Amino acid sequence: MIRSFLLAASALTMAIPATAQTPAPTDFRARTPEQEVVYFVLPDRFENGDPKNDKGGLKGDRLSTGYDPTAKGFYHGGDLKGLTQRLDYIQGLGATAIWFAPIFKNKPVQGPKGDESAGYHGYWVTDFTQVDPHFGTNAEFKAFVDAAHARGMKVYMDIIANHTADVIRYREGDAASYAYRGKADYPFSRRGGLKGAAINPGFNGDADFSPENWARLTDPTFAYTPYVPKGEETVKVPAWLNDPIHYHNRGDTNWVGESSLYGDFVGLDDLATESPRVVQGMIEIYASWIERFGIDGFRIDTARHVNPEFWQAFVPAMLETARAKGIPNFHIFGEVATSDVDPALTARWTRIAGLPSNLDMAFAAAAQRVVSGKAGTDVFARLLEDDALYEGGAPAATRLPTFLGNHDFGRFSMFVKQANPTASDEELLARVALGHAMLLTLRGVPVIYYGDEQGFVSDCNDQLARENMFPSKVAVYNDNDLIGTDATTAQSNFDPAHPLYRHIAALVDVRQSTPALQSGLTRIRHFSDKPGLLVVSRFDPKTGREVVLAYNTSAQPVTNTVAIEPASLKFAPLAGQCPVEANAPGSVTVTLPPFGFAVCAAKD
Ligand SMILES: [Ca+2]
Ligand SMILES: [Ca+2]
Ligand SMILES: [Ca+2]
Repeated sequence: MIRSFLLAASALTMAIPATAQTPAPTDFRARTPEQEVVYFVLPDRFENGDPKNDKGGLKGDRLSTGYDPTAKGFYHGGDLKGLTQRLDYIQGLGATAIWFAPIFKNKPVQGPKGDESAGYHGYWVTDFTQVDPHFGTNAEFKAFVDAAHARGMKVYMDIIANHTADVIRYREGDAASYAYRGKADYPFSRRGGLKGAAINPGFNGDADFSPENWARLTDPTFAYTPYVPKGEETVKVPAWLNDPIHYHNRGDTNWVGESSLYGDFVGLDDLATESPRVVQGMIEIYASWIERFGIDGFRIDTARHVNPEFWQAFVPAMLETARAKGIPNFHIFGEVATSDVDPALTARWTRIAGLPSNLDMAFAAAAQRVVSGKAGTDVFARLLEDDALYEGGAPAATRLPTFLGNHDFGRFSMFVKQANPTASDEELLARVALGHAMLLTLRGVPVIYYGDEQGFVSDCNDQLARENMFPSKVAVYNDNDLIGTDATTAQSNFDPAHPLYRHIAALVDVRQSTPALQSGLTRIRHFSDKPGLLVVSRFDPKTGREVVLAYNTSAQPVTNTVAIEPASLKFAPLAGQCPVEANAPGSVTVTLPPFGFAVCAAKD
C-alpha cells in the first residue's frame, strides 16, 4: 500500500520543477499580507516542549487541571516551548506566518456536570493579559515571537472580544437552559420584563454610544439577574471584566437575529460591546500585546457576533498602535462563520465593520464541494466574480485568508472522503493535493491547517478535527487512516517527507517566486456546471504578464481550448503540464490528467 502512495507522491512532486526562489524581503515587516503563507495551529495539540506545565500548575484530577491526554476535549500538553522547537518544520513547509489559537489564560474546565471539557482550544478567556500556564509563561511567549521573527516569520494572534469564559450565572432558570430574552420583551428600562419596575432611567438604548448615555445604564437586571458565583469574583483580568454591567446578560444565543449579537455562546459571558467602557477596555488589552511583543496581526474570533461599530473603533486603534511600533503591514482578519458559499456575508462585514479582511469561508465551502466532485467548477467562477463585493473590491480579496478546512468545520480530507466513500487512497491523495494546489495558487492568503500536510483525516468537526502532531493517546484519533502514509496519530508526525508536505512546500516555492500568484487579480477563463476544467488567469501587478492556472476536478483527462491574452504566445511551466505556445494570439489548448493542475507563465 505504501508503495503506491509513494508513487503518487513522487508524481505530485515531479510535476513541479525546482524554481529559483526570489528571496523574500529581508525585512519581514515590509511584506504585505498577501505575500504570506499562514500555518494555523492549536498549541495544545502541536508539540509538548515542557511536561512540567501540562497541568497548568493546578492540582487534582482532570476536572481541576483540565489535563487528560486520552480525552479529545481536554488539555494534551502542547505548549509554546514545543511550538518554538518546531519552527524549522513549519518554515520548511514554506509558511511565513503562524496563526495559533488563543494562548490567553482560560477557565481550565467548564460545562454542565457530566459534560465538562477544558479550555485547551483557548477560547474561554479569564485573564486577557497573560499566557495560560498550560502553554507556558509570558516570557516563553516572547521567546516564541522573537524566534519566529529571527527567521523572518510573522506571528498572528487569535483574539476574542465577543465574550469571556462562562463565569456569570443568572438567578432565574437552570444553567443548562438560559433561554434568550430579547429586547422587545425585556427592554433595558424594566426589571425582568415588561411588568417589572422601571430601571435605568434616561438610558437612550445601546445604539447611543456616548459615555453620558452609558453612565445611565446602572442596573443589569433587565432580562436576567446576573451574579458572579462565590470564589470567582476576581477571576477575570483586567478587573473591570468582573462587573456584570459590562455584559449583555440576556441568556444563550439561538444564533438567529438579535440573539446572534447579544446572546451567550453556550453560556460564554457575552460582552456589551456597544459600551464605550468595553470598547476602550478591549483596545487597551490588545494594544498591549502589540506593544509588549511586536506581533504582526490578529485573527478575530466570532467577529460577526459583535456589533460592527465596535470593530469600526477597534480596528483603526490596532492599526495605529502597530504603525507606532514599526509594524506597517499589521494584518487583521475576522471570523465571519458560515459553511455556505456565501461571499456576500463575508464581504458585508468588510463594509459595515471596517474589518480589513475576513477568513474566506466561501472559498473553503467552494473547495470542499468542487474538489470533492459534488459541484461543478462554476461554483468557483461565481465565487471569484463576487470579489467585487468586498470593501476595496477585487484587490482587497487578494488579502482574504483562504483555507480548505479547519478546527471547527473539520479537515478538507474529511469532506473529500465523505463525498467519495469508496475512493482509493490514490484518489483521495490526488483530490487533497488538487485542493491544496488551488489554495496555494488562487487569490487569497493561503492558510494551511496543521496536520493537513501529514494527511490527517478528521472523523468529524470540532474536537474530532483537532488531532495531535505529537504522539496522541486519543483512541478516536489513533484509529484514523491517514492519507499518504502508514503512520498514525499515535506516533509523532513531523515528517518532511510526507507527500503532502512536499507537495505544499513545492507549491509555496512557485507562489513565492511568482508575484501574480500573490497579489495578481483574477480573470475567469473556463468553467462548467460539472466537475472538470477550471481555468483562470492572474496577472503580475508590475508587468501585467499573464499566468494561466488550470485545474481538473474530474476523474477523466480533459482537453479544451481556452481564451487568453493575445500577447501571451509562449509559456513556461511553473507546475504541471503546460502548453508550449498559443494556438493563435488569444487562444491556447489546455490538457490535464485526472485531478491534474497546471501553472503556466506567459513568457517572451
Ligand atoms: Ca506541556
Ligand atoms: Ca456578542
Ligand atoms: Ca455565563
